[in-house]
Amino acid sequence: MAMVRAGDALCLVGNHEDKLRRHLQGRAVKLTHGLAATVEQLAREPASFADELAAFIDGLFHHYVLDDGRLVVAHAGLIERYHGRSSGRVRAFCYYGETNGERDEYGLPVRLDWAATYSGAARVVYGHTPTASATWVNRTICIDTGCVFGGALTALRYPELELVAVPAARVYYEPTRPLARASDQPPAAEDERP
Ligand SMILES: [Mn+2]
Repeated sequence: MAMVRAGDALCLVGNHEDKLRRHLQGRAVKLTHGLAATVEQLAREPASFADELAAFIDGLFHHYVLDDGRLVVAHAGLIERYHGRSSGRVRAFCYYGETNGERDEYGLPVRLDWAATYSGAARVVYGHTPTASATWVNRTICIDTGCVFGGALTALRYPELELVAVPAARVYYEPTRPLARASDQPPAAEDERP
């Protein structure tokens, strides 16, 4: 919040922020996937901080189109026809990616691999789905390397396209589903490396 205010950072809203915002607005949301810990931490702060946080999340965009359209950033990624658009459908894609309404053996939503068929001109940088290593697929890259689950925090330097990763200091939250192994990644021949 301080970095955004100082003009040093851009921040996007993702599914967890959206859920926290709904909780702060007094709506009934399940305190799962770590939200209970956040709510507990917020209870130790002055009430004005929760209001400040709710207003901050309310002011965040669901995706950015940067560098004259060459770079798109969204929490769960974004298909090309939604770039620069705004609607309930676009917002839902930014928060959750593409799902088919089914659940996997861990009870988590089945996520469809939109990146596998992406053919847009813009590079799309996203997170949401923790992966063992950040890998380019059709000009898209997921940089969520599961820091919260004891993986690593990964950044993509732009426009250099250099990846920088810092190992997690600890496991902050036990994963519901094991992190995808490197062998689950698409074959290297299909990658588009910078
Ligand atoms: Mn997410």
